[in-house]
Amino acid sequence: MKIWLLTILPLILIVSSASYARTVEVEVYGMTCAFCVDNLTRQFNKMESVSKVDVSLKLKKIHLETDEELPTIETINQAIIDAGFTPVKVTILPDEKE
Ligand SMILES: [Cu+2]
Repeated sequence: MKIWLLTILPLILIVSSASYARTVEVEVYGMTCAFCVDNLTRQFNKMESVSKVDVSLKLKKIHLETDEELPTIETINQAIIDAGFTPVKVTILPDEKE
């Protein structure tokens, strides 16, 4: 009985975290080089609710993968301002996993 629980529990955790994951797209003004990308990546890596950061210099966009707890738009905007850039638009993308 206990062994059965130990096997099923991690599976439940994986499924539930996947269904709550969200992607947030942020348009940023002022990115010009690889240092800007690095700066912004580090800024968002500090956030506990962000599991993955993908900064595109070409598109001037940041993709954030978040846990069930979504960072607020204010928090995202502030992080960009703190890194020295201007937030343009924050979009919460619909779940593409289904
Ligand atoms: Cu730069």
